[in-house]
Amino acid sequence: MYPDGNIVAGYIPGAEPKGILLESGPAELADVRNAQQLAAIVDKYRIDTIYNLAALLSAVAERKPLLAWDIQMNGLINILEVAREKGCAVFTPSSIGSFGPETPHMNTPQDTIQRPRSMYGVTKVATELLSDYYFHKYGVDTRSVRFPGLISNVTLPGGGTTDYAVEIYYAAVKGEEFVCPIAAGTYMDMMYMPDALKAAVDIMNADPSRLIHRNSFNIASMSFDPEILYNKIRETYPDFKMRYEVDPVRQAIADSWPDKMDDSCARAEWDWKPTYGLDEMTADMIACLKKKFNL
Ligand code: VAH
Repeated sequence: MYPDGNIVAGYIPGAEPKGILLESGPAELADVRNAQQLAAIVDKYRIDTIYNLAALLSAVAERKPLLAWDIQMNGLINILEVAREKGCAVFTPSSIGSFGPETPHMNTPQDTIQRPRSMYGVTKVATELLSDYYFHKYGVDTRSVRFPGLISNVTLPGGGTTDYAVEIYYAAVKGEEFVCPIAAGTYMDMMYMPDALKAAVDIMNADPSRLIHRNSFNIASMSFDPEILYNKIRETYPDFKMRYEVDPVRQAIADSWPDKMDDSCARAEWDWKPTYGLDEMTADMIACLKKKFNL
C-alpha cells in the first residue's frame, strides 16, 4: 500500500530490526521516552502519522508496573506533544484489557464502565482518555482500536494474557504437549494479525467526518476458550495433547476481560469487518509454522 521508504520502523536497543523488517525500509532508534529523538525522526522523514505500539503487555506489566506506566504514559505524552507540534496523526492501540470485572462480559458495549485492575488496563484507559483529550483540546487526529488478543505467525507473543493462543500452535506443529496457563471455559476476544493490521490501517484512512468515536473502537472477530482452540487444532493433529497449569496472575486478568465485544460502532463508522475466522486462521497458522520449521 505504501511505497518503499514511506514507512519508518522505530526500534529500541536490543530490538534492532532484521530480515524482512530491515530490508523493507528505513529504521531509526526511537525510544518513546525520548521526545527529542521522536521529534528528530518526524522532521527527518516528514512523518504524517505515528503508530505508537510501545507497551509492556498485561502479564509483564504486573511484574514491572512502574516501567509499564513510564513507557505507556510518559511515552504517550511525548508522542502526543510531538504530534501536536508537527501536525501528525496518532494511533495508539487500546485493548480488551481496558475493561474490568464490572464491565458487561457479553457483547461489551462501545461506551461502558471501564475499571480495570491491572496496570496494563489502567494505562490503556488512560491512553484512551489522553488521546481523546489531545483531539478535543488541540485537534490532534488521534484514532485507535481496542485490540483483542492478537495471533501472529511471524512474531512470538511478548508476555500477555492471551499468549497461549499463539504458543499452542507452535507446540502442535512441533509435536509437543502444550501446557495451557488459562483455564478451560475462559472466553476472550481473539483476532488474527492480518485483520489487526487491516484495522490499524483502515481506521487511519477513514473519513473523519463519519467518526463519532475515536479512542478507542471495539473491534472483534473471534471469541473462544482454550478447549475450542485445542479441538480445532486437533482436527489437523489428532494426537496433539494439552494439559492445564493455570497461572493465577494471567487467569485473574483473563477473568476480568470481556468474553466478546460488540463492534457495531466500528462497523458503522468506518466499515470494519474481519476476514479470518477460527478455521481460516488455524489453517494459515499451521501452514506458515510448518513452512517456518521445514516440517
Ligand atoms: C495481552 N495480548 O495479553 C495482549 C493484549 C488483549 C490482550 O493486550 O496483554
